Amino acid sequence: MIDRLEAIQKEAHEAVQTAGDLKTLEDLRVKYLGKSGLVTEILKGLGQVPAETRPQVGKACNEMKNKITLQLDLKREELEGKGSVVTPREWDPTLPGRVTPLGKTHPLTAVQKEICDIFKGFGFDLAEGPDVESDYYNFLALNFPPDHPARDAQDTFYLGRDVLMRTHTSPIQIHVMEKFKPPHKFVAPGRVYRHEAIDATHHHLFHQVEGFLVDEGIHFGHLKGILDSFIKKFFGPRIKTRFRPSFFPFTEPSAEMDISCVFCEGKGCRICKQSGWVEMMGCGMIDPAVFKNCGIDSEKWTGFAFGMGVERVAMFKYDVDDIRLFYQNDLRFLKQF
Ligand code: 2NM
Repeated sequence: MIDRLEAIQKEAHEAVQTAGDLKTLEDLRVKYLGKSGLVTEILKGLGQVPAETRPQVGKACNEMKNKITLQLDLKREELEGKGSVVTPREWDPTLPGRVTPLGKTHPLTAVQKEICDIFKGFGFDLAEGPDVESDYYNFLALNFPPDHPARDAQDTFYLGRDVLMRTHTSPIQIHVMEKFKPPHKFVAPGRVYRHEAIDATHHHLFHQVEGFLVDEGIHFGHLKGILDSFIKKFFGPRIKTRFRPSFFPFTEPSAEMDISCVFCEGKGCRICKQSGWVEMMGCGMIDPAVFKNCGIDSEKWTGFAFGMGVERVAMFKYDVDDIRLFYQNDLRFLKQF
């Protein structure tokens, strides 16, 4: 019986291989696999095969059916000219591979991380907070008086009477001081929102990294030391810092920190407008009124805080002259980083 099956299969194989057109092929299919085809007849007659050899014969029979089906299918594809099976001639291993383009980190994300990583190296922890805040956390707790111009709808995106998009990351500091007891040593990165017209140096959404440190006996010297070390790690050891008096509602005294121009090393150029210095961030000693709002005893604890714009730092680092480039997702720009 098995011999007979092998003979049929051999015969079918040769017939299929020599078939020259689809009509011949169809006739062969009917001859072997059709309703009363050779293979079908054998399968039908399995009942008469002695029980001991029936499983073996059945298995061989099915294998034969599958093989002939496959040979018929392959030949049909060949005759139809499709050739779904790759033949050596069509597959050229010397062709270059198809490269899948890889994405990469956005420059603002990279610079934000670089800033935070340097402060982490100084022992600061990371804190985050919600983009949507209440008036209390964004302004009142930070010692902004009720009539402060920053609270105007001209400058702040309000979602409701008391609900707004945070205009700085400082509310994070209030959350941290409410939740944990001092000492504190945190950096707080995040998106901030300002209701203002977009131009080369302003955007209604931008990023800040703020930091604050609260402990016993902290003074302005600690602030200057930490920020000077940060700048030397970020821009290089030759870059100098200087502090000018300024004003913020949440710090007293307040200062602006300038750094010597990275492009001309202080000689004066287009970037620093011939001054040799560039403004980098605001800072100061946390106002006792802010401590009071968070239930911290300002007789015992003192601290400093600072805040910088990530876009500003990135623009200075990479000599980018228009903040809008960071938000247009033009690959010609993004590929440079
Ligand atoms: C700045 C400049 C100066 C600041 C102050 C505080 C807080 F909550 F601790 F009082 N957070 N951030 C601060 C101080 C931020 O950004 C230009």
